[in-house]
Amino acid sequence: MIKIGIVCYPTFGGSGVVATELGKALAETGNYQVHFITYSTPHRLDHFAENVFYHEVDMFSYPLFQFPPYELALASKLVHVIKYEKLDLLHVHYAIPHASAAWLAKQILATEQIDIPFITTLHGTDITLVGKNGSYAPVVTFSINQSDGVTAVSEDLKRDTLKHFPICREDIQVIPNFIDLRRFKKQNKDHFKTFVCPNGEPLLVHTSNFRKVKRVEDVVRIFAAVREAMPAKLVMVGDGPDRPKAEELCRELNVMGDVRFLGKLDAVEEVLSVADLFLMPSETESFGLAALEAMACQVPVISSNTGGLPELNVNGVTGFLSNVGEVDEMVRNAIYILQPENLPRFKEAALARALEFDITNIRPLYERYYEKVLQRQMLEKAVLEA
Ligand code: GMT
Repeated sequence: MIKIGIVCYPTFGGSGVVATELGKALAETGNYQVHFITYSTPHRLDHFAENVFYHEVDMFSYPLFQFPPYELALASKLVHVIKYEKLDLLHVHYAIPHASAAWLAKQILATEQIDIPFITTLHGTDITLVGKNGSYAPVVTFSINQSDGVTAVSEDLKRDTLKHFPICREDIQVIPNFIDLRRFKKQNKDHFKTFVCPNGEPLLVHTSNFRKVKRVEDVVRIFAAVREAMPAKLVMVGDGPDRPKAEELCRELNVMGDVRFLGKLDAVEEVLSVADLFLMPSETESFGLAALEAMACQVPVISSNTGGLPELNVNGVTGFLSNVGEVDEMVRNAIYILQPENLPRFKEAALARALEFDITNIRPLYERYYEKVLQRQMLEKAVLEA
């Protein structure tokens, strides 16, 4: 049994979801004991599961600190868990600050002759937005270079990483995100559909953290123009800094009567089950997990053609891709998909594409990567001891 520590953000964000679902899936194989290490219980770690453990990072504050130093508390917790749970491998999701905390823990443990390899999975904004910023770039570069293995969730994210950071390694492995089709599948939620769309109107859906990068105002503009052409409803799931702007725009464009803001929702698959079209006009999106969740529920996607989205959404087949901000084109494409003679074929294609990202196809890619990193570590140890 391989004992693995998984570090992630415990919140609604995609990187935390991917990390948690991966850990649960690994534990289910019976070949892994999984230890989640983060500051609160990961949002998707909702049930007791055999071979799954959770360790909370304790934060000790002091009036001198501007902010309590989470990275140091995490590194200390990692030292503790790795040592006493005898972990074989550490897998950190989202480079900042998890990769540098892992590196620090590894150095501390090396002084006690404990060697633990760590793998960093790059998820997106840790590279494309935050990581590139001068406040963090040197540390992100260093910790990527020092990781024993690095994966990225799309080819585009790998290219971006190599382009924007002085990375001295060519071996970043692309492992795409995945979906658990047992959970994300079209369910019968007709009562919900009748409630939101009493006259059988098509339902458009957007789910996100409502950050600037998601361009939620474009979502509202697309919807307002679609609704001018045909009756339609919009459901907005999630919350974040740009929600007030989106609400304000709905009032300005006089569409609030056809829009519902649901806020953060656990069972997003219930809304997706009754949706006809998913909108993701993001500024940048390294993968677009929320779009994959929609596709698994048979919902076609109107997205921007940025980042890793073209690796997921197939133009003219599972939906359409447009340049960032090309609202008019997105509107034309949305209206085209929603025609009764087109919608069924887009829905079918969206599901077929989602099946390719089934967790049972992707989990083995991580397992093989773990084996590779562990074998390399054993070889290096043998060479040193020889
Ligand atoms: O958008 C973020 O900053 C959150 C980040 C996360 O931690 O959830 O999202 C990124 O990781 C997801 C999981 O790999 C990807 O599906 C998202 O596309 C990616 N977000 C961006 O690139 C904007």
